[in-house]
Amino acid sequence: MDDRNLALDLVRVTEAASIACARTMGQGDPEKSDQHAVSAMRAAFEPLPIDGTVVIGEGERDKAPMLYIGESVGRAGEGDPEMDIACDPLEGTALCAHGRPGAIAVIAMAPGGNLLNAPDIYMDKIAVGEAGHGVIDIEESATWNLQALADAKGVEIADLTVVILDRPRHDDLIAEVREAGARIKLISDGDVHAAIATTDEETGIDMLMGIGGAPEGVVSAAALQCVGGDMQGRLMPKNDEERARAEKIMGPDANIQRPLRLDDLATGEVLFAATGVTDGELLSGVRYFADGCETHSIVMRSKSGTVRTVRAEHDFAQKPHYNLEGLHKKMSDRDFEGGRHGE
Ligand code: VTB
Repeated sequence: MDDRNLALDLVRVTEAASIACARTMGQGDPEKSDQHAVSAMRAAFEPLPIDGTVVIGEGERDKAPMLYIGESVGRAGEGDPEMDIACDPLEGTALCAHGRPGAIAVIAMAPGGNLLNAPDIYMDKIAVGEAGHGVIDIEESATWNLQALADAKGVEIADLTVVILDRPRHDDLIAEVREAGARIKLISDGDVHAAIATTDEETGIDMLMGIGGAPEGVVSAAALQCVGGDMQGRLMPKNDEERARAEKIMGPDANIQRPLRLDDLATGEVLFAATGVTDGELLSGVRYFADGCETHSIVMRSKSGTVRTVRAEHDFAQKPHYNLEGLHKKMSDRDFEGGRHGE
């Protein structure tokens, strides 16, 4: 199978998840938003010509009925490539549930072993676009990294915009970045969208800094790997239980808090696709019309470095499962707790 086609097949899967969950925008029910996305993404994976395994998904097998870690996805036909899948059917459930910017449906895919099987704990992250490749260092201070990026871009720190999750754990970081003089965009959720927004100058976002989810860090790294950007991370276990979980995955001898470079997070021939759920700096959200809807996605492939933005018009007459009635039917057909794929 030619992975050039696979990249475009992948975007159908993120489109399906977005179209389903964007219907729930603003309803104030993050769980419902997530269920719509997960169910639609799982169904859209079925015809994909891959023999896929979820390495980052909705959680451990006993906790997630669909897209759990270790679940097989794709049609797994003869000759279909074995692929590891890191997916987040709805990154930013609260963003979608409240109609705030930056919710996306996202998948990274690579031949087995190329995506870090990150434990579901926190990760400290720095992400930058192409201009910052090779200049960031998570072992250095925020100020040091800002200066390094400013130098690489030929600008002043004051010209840079940094995205940081608005959390008390970032009080010191925010104070330092303010002191250094950079502009800051505080976001309530959704650091994957922010990380991938650094890849496009038009978004005005130069850097993502701070602590968010480790699995989402791997998904972000896959995108940055595709465009020649850069990212580093460091796992941040909160307690012994999380430390033990991280050691189980990373190996008992590994220093689990060692700096993780881009290649440690995602390497090899990576494919990446994301579709906007709500409007954001990089991707617009889903628009619905009487007879169809429009989605906005980005598709990347590390082998060629090509970044495609895909605006797709979906015709409900030909895709009845995408209209409101079809969606409701699908959600009620699928017994979410322990359904067809729940075993
Ligand atoms: C969320 C979410 C991010 O990390 O904040 C989460 O919005 C973890 O942080 O996009 P909290 O526990 O403080 O909410 C992300 O999911 C991904 O890194």
